[in-house]
Amino acid sequence: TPVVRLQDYAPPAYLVDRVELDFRLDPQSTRVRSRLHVRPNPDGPGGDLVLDGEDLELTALELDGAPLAGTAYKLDKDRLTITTPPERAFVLDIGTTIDPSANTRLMGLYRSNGVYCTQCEAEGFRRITFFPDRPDVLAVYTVRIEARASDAPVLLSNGNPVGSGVVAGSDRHYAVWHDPHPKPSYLFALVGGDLGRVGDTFVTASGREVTLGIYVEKGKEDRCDYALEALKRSMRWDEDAFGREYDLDVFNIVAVSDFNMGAMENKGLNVFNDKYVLASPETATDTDYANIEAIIAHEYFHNWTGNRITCRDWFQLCLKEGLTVFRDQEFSADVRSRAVERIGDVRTLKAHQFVEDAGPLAHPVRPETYKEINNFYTATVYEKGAELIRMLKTLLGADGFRAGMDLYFDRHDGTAATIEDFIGCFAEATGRKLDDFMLWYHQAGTPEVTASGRYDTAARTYELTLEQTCPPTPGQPTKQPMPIPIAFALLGPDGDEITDLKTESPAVRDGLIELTGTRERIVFTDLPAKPVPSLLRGFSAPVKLTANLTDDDLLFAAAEDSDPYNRWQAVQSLATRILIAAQAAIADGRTPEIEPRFLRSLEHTVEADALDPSFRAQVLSLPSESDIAREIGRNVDPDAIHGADQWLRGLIGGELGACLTDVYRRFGSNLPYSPDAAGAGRRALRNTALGLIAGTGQAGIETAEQHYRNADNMTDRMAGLSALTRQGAPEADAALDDFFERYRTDPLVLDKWFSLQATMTGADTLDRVTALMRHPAFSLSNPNRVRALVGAFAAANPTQFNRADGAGYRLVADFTLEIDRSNPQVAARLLSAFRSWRVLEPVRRAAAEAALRRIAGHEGLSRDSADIVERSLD
Ligand code: BAL
Ligand code: ZN
Repeated sequence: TPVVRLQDYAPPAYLVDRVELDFRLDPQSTRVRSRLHVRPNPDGPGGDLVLDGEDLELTALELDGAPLAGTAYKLDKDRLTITTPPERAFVLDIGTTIDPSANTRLMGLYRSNGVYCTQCEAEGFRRITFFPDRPDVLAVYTVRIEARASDAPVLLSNGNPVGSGVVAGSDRHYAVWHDPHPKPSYLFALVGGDLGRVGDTFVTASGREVTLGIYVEKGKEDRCDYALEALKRSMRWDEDAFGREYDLDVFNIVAVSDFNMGAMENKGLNVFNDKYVLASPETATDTDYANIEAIIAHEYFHNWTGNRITCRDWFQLCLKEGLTVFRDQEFSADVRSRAVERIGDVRTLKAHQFVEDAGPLAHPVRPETYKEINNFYTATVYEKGAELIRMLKTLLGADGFRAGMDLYFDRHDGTAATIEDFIGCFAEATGRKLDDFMLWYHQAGTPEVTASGRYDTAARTYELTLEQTCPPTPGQPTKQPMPIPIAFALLGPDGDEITDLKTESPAVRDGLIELTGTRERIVFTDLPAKPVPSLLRGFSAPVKLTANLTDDDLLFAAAEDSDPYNRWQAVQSLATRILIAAQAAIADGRTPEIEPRFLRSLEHTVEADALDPSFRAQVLSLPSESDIAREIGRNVDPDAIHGADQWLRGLIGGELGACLTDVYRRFGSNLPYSPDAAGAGRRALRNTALGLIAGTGQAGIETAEQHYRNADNMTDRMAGLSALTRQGAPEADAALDDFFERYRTDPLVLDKWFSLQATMTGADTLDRVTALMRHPAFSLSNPNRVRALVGAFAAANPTQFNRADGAGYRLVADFTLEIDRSNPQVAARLLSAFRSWRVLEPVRRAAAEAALRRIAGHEGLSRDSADIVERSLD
């Protein structure tokens, strides 16, 4: 497979100013006519006009109204080349025919549950018509869609509706849409189907009225309220926080059930995986609601960061994704709890991005090569990309950051930009050189920062030494030091932040240390007592911090740190120490030991009614087994880690029994369910307690069973059920059967049923998953269902996927080869579960490698999957 390189970027030879598309929808044979208004790019290299195209049947080709002679063009498997076109503006008419029903890759135009829909990012438009399918060709689109009125009464595209009617003498009708904003082809969208609609209006800050619509499968209109409210909150927030107003007369969202991604930000017509739109208290958990709010916001925010200003090429993907994730995280922090949002975001970052960064799939936030761009929609581009924006804001301050954003919007609106363009705006707006900051975009790997502090009683000084290193990653054996903003405070004996810190170090300013070199030594003077440092507050940089803190220091921070993130982190650090020691003990056949003060500290926090319940739930949620595996980093034995987890949970459940029962009792609510953050927080605390109570014996199981049965909302129902399945209790099977019967007609809820079973830890889970693959409700064509079963098994069941006999790997390998034939993008995603194979103990490592080699040698493997396995094995 050819490698695409950033250094080879060249501007397009031809520009397309306007596109007129005419679709005649038909399930098997959709006719597309495209009229391109083309002109040579004055800044381009000249030469042939090369149009991308894939799985298309070319039916007509005319230049300025005259059919092109066979010698004037060349048709290849993946492109149409017009040789030596005129050196002036011209019009190209192209006819193609496509088969939406046969499109199982779900890229381009396809059918989902009888609905025509599109997915064009990154390179799907070329599966609709021949086009320069690259993000730096921006055109104004006018789209006419025609279909049988009975099949597709709703016809949507980007922009504003400008016409509609019936086709005389036929059973067909049409709609015309015009999008005045020039856009790249990846933002094109079309939808046609018999859909229900929920509508509303939004008045922008400048008084323009926007018509909002959410389109869903008929009968599900009553599950759209939350998404619609979230959309309006997002629109207001972008005006308040970034001064960005919406810019069309309509904003539409369509929910479809078969979708490779979470959602897509097509201009004026977002297409969503219905999982991130549909919600009712009976079918969606609090987490589902929070995800819906965040993703609705994310796609909406792309209107400015992604659509109005797009990416010059796909290497710049983080330009829109990292920035937009940052924006959705800030939105969620503002409308929910900032501290809890941050803890959740960091948990996600570490669970996915840190793991990616530590393995063979590590790549820079802005990669420099790719073989398949679909494989770069990663935690690194998205989540680490967002952390870079956060650091930029920390370094520049809120005002400097806003000034840079304003300049970026002013200067680059309507263009396809680069990371250099973006960072350049911040440098110019603030006068700060940011050349060294660019290293964050170039260098892969998670920097490791060590901090050691030493108090000198006689001199009354506290010396803090910080050092950074960054491990080698594929293609990058050595790294340069990067600018790392370390938010900090020194805590006095009473827990208060010491104010008026005195130091001569130029690296320190106002609660922030800027570590720029490899090593920094900072001396704080005039301190009457030994302080406890609170470092990397709010997780101010995406680094691995190792500080020489004692258990006493961590216990102190767990009780006293005024930064809630670090208070939470202190408990996690203690738990991590305990669990790592415990798994080593278990692996050696020894009995693990507990630091009793850890339990008391946990109890103290859980009982502290002054603290937000959702924060307390986070404190009570121990590091996951994968977190512990990541921290150990080599020779990992998932069974020993699972044993340690069981042991500690059991201990907490027993030792804190009274406290947990008290929480469980007090946080029950007689109020009707509401998905707001406060209600969700109370449920989170109560259900976390329930999970621990369930591990303490038969009485605990009965509590979980009752909890399941009496639940009046999906959050509680799932909490009860997962408490039972986690214990592998005999009662779990009856509850699973009951759950299936209750929700058998509700696909999104059935996904939960599949996932829960895929993540059970018993030795019979493999057989269970194998059987579920043959269940009538299982489907290869629905990505959500595949991810719910196989994705959950591979990514969220560390002991059973990593079975020592290799059977877990074989199951996932076999399945992946099967789905690779129909949907390579989904297959490649599943394969990324193998990315940590090298850190496993030797027996599992060998078994995982064998599975990967078998996949690599498979004939006809897709480019998507080949790219992942080849890099994994490299
Ligand atoms: N652009 C792909 C989906 C998303 O990140 O919004
Ligand atoms: Zn995005």
